[in-house]
Amino acid sequence: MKNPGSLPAVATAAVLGFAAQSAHADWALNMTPGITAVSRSVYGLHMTMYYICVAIAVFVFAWMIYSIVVFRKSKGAVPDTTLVHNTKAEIIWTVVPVLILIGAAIPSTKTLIQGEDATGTELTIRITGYQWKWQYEYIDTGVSMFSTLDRDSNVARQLGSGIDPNGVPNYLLNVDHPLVVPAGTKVRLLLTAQDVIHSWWVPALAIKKDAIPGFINEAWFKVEEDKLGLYRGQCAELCGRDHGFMPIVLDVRSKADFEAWMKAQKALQQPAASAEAAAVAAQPAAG
Ligand SMILES: [Cu+2]
Repeated sequence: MKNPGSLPAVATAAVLGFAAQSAHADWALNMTPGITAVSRSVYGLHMTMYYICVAIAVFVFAWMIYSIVVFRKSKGAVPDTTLVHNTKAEIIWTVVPVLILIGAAIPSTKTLIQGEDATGTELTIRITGYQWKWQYEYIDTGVSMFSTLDRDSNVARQLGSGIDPNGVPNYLLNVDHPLVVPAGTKVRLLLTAQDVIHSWWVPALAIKKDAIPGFINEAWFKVEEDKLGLYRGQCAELCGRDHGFMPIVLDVRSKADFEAWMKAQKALQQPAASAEAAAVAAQPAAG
């Protein structure tokens, strides 16, 4: 389990009898705090709302159960059929929820603004959804690639393949070419689609954005420097027959590793352009 597990998640897991010990999956029931400042804000917001809901539930149910038990007919309670209006009670049950909603709206708005502020980005990647794969284009570098379901998952998913999916590592959650990104860099995503609506969803980034043909949606993230590694996601919009077979893998690398990878990709994808650039660089300056 990557996250230590917050109190409600642990409590819920304990209540339901799920211990986080499954061999196949991380049975954590709560959201992940993620790997960016925004994802942690989203997680914090989620927990704040959760505690507000718990407090309201405890208060309402306690009052309800108390009233049912204490004012029951067998104890001689007589219903008051004359009470139809109580100004004081109505003011209280209007003002209190309004205050709760305002209290919730302030942090929500802050997080929303934080998540939409795609200014000052250092790298832009265009993501295009296809039935059923993703294309990643690193703008102004000439580097691009298609990311499709990995071969092991693809073979195992075929009808009558005879392969036990439980034996396939990261079954249906692995791809041939992950999206490689640098940590500590503000990355802008431009999302669109070629055929139908898809949705690019990576929980660790707290990003779930629709990729719509003819439109460009924007998102951004800045992964914290110490959160290198692989993170997984999926298409979150029912986009056709193989909707379940277009996962997302994010490969977060250090800036130096990313630069080296980018250089290698450039050499691989545009050998002519790279050779030309090398030749130009090798020439002595004219004049
Ligand atoms: Cu899709």
